[in-house]
Amino acid sequence: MPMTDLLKAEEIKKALDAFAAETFDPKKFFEMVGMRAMSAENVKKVFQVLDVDGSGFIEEEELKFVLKGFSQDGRDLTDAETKAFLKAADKDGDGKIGIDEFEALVHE
Ligand SMILES: [Ca+2]
Ligand SMILES: [Ca+2]
Repeated sequence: MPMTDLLKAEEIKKALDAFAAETFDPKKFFEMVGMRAMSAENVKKVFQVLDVDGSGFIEEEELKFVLKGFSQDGRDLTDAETKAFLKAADKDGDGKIGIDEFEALVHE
């Protein structure tokens, strides 16, 4: 499913622009694209787009390219940003982000 079925292209662009040269802040990014107000069901759909290999988790390798899931123009995250993102979301410390952890990051 294209991300634009779930989120407005204009808001995605705005959020991507905001972090084009700034350090990526996942909570703020998700808020900017309009995910805070989204139902848990739709947050899960976003999660499934970002879980490219369909493993049920967003692994570090997928996290690095997470912005590409929102738009093909999205930049890659730096290694430091990827690590910080994982640290913020990975509450059980298994090195990947599950749906509950993703939802908590979006809605907390
Ligand atoms: Ca995965
Ligand atoms: Ca985890």
